[in-house]
Amino acid sequence: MFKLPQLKYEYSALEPHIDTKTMEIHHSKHHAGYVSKLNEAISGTEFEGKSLEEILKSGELPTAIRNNAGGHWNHSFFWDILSPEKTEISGDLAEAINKSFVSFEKFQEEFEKVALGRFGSGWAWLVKTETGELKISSTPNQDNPLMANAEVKGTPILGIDVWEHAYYLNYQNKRADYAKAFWNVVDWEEVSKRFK
Ligand code: MN3
Repeated sequence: MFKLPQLKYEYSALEPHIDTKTMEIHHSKHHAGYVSKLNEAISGTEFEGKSLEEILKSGELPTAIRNNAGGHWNHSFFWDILSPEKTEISGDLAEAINKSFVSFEKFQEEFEKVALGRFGSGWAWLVKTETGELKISSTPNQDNPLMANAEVKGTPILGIDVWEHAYYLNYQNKRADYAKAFWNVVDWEEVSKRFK
């Protein structure tokens, strides 16, 4: 059985960039919903007892499993790469980003552009591909770069949820403002760990 992970900070900790109410509903209702629907969907199937990553990587998935396994993985990942502490990008990751995107500012611009360009619900990602390259990509719904059908496949090291439920209470239709505010709460130490 999959379980809703606890956050390592309070719902209010990411204020004013991500508001308390959004965090509370996002974690305790949306994420919890993916977890319980995932448990329901895998019950009595070949997927029961497999790890979340095994499920995601196992090719064509029944819709309910794809959406809810993706939802559970994506949100667990998202909470982990956020932090109330201000962190700075540094070391090998900073170097790799400069190499791939010219500068950190250019990388941020490109990442925001992809986040804004996702029509409807989905995610924007920074992905480390199997050949070790850094790429920015976007997936619809609760898909992610671990899935066999992803356009850019690899290990996500940074991601932003651009479903309206992630920002609408505070930012309404202004996804661009939410994407800009996101940079204030990224945990670069976590992102670096994932890059390594
Ligand atoms: Mn969400």
